[in-house]
Amino acid sequence: MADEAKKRVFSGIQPTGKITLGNYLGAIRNWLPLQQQYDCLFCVVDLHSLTVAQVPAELRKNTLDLVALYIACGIDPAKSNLFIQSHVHEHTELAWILDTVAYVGELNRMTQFKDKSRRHADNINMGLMNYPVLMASDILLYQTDLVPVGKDQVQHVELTRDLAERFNARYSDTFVVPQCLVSKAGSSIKSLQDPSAKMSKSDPNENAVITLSDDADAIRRKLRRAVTDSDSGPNCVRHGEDKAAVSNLLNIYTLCAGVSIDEAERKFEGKGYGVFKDAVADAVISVVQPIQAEQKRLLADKAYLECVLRQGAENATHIAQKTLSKVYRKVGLIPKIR
Ligand code: AQP
Repeated sequence: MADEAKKRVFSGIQPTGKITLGNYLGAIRNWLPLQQQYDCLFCVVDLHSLTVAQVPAELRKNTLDLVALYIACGIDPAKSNLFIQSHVHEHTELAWILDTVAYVGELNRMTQFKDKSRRHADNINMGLMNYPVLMASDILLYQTDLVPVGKDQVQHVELTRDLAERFNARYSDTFVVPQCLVSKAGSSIKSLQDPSAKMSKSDPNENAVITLSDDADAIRRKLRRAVTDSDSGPNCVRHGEDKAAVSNLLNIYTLCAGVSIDEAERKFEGKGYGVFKDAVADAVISVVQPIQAEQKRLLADKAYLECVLRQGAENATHIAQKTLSKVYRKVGLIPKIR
């Protein structure tokens, strides 16, 4: 599967809960076309999930659900490597080496660390602070060229670049310095209840989030309850800086219905928020329902999923071992005697 001439792509999602429409529109959906052109690795980053408290049985379920979801959304295991992070132990080994070039000060400044420390004040563990180093390891282990992510993860990819450059400068050229790939549309889907916050799996307000496992009724209900902006009138459905909530719904609508913002604004000219929200719901449901049906079918076929995961981990390990032994050599560790 790996083709030396092709550039490499790596990305992942944490199985921290039900995958949101934000994760889909900001990440998974943008991965699909990359499979034609690049050597892709898509990972379920289960070790990252442990940075906030998890119920072990739920984590196991969420992990397998996410594997099936990747495939149901269109990740093709015949074209891309699909694997679970903890199945390739080199991720944590490289993270340790990268820890020795990462500075406490820069990790302390990460927005996600500050945000999650506030939200999980009773569990500010070292893993939470170290999260970006493990993420850098995920990326650098595969000599990744491109990292497709939503806007919220750009800062972590920038830190990854800094760590790669610092390591290369200290120990000579070792890592490819990756580029961040942020799609114009969908890179920042907002909460339905607070358009200044991102839509997030761990949002305790379930009305704020559409998940890919919501049924049609739940999707419609949540969208009907979504906050809008204070103005009404014939042109109330429009995109604009002063219209954060409606702009977010318009983004969701255009991405799910496959139309441009201009087309959508024209379509809803003279219509009120009620008609608009119902149309957004229809568009979202038409995207989500076939994914749900396919995910259900895949989850019933455990043998197939295991085969995908075995192969994915094997392919990933092959690349990971090469990078890690190079790194160990560069930093001065003696290779294991075989
Ligand atoms: N609201 C969003 N809009 C666009 N993209 C998003 N992503 C997440 N939320 C949005 C992108 O999804 C990918 C996977 O994210 P993750 O699971 O690794 O962690 P996250 O960014 O912290 O996502 P969540 O949903 O907010 O998870 P929790 O609540 O567990 O922290 C990334 O590419 C991310 O940019």
